[in-house]
Amino acid sequence: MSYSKLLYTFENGVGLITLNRPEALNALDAQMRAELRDAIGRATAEARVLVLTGAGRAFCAGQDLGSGQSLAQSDLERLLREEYAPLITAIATCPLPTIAAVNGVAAGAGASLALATDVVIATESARFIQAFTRIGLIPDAGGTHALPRRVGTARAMGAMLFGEAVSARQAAEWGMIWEAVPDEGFTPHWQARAAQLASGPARAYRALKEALRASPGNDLESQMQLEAHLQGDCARSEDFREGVLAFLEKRPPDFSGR
Ligand code: T3D
Repeated sequence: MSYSKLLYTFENGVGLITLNRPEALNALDAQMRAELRDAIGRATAEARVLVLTGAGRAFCAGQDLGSGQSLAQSDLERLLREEYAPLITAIATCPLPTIAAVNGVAAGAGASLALATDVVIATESARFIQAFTRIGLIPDAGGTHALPRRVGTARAMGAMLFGEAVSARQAAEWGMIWEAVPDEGFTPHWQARAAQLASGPARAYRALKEALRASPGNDLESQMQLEAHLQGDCARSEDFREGVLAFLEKRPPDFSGR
């Protein structure tokens, strides 16, 4: 598939998707959603880390409110079931480490998109807006699942009811995101984070993501059984042998991902 609403590059193990409708603050239309799913599939097949970011001054302003058939007349239930749900699931269940490099405002489904990734790194001037109630909707695209799990019900409820912008710094203090970093140096910063994950122990990353995903639904005993199973697999990996050898030889490890 060729892309008209996003850019995709693959370099040094990093699959980078840049939402590319800066004139509409990278709002999500049907074409962009289709391209995103395709690009996520490509990155999953060839990369060791997936990064999502936005072109221009925004990360993503959520659902496109201005294109095509009037949203008020469209079947939003179908849109969510058939387009948003598979997209969010593809990100949330991606076996690779995923990063949202939030370069500017993330509103509505744009915030949900960021919160579906593993690590959200935002520039200090970025804002997260649960914009949905402003237009008479409830938060969607997985937002009511992700946000309370990250910040607790009280903060999720306040952010969603009031629909106020949460600054990147506040988001980091709440634990909504991993870090807020100064605008100057933002790009090299997330690039370094991505490079670190791209050269890391991919098999262990996959297993730790599986363990963390299962955690909320497991009691302690079941979780420890899962850990034992996954750790057994990691212990048979080349990366584990290399990690221990590198430690003993006092050098940085050279992980192959196997
Ligand atoms: O409906 C369903 O069930 C499907 C799923 C829905 C999930 C959702 O995402 S619902 C929420 C949709 N998103 C929003 O409500 C956010 C709308 N945008 C804003 O509130 C503001 O644009 C921002 C707070 C994000 C940024 O404000 P500001 O002042 O920095 O920028 P701006 O001037 O409002 O926007 C700049 C341009 O982007 C402007 O176009 P123009 O006038 O320069 O030609 C604006 O219309 C356009 N834009 C911004 N957001 C969207 C958009 N165009 C289409 N869709 C948008 N969501």
